[in-house]
Amino acid sequence: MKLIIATVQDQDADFVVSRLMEAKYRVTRIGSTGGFLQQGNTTLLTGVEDRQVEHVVELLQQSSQRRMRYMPMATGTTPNGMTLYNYIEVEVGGATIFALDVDHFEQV
Ligand code: 2BA
Repeated sequence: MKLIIATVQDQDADFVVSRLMEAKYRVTRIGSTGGFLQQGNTTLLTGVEDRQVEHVVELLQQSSQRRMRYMPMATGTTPNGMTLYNYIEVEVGGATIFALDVDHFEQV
């Protein structure tokens, strides 16, 4: 068995979860925050059989999108002490996916 951990953008989360549920996968949805952008995203946990990993990855790829985000970067200060910012472009997503071996699974 594998545990798939997938981080997706909040805008895609409802659609991704509905696609997984339609395909009869069980999902736990956790609100998370990306370390780099410090913006909200969604982390999904899905426990599956080894043979289902490929299908889940396919569904994640199909239902999450890549998007450009803009992040303020301090570039200096004015003579009167105001901070100057420039916006850098960052491409985020579709999904960041990890598949981990599960040693033990039990529901009691
Ligand atoms: P964030 O950490 O907020 O990163 C958002 C996007 O910023 C990343 O998109 C990437 O394009 C860029 N980025 C991240 N760290 C960077 C750095 N040090 N320098 C330049 N650009 C950087 P994604 O790669 O699609 O990642 C989306 C979100 O997935 C991440 O949000 C984070 O929450 C999660 N993630 C990505 N890689 C991860 C990893 N190796 N371990 C754990 N979580 C990860």
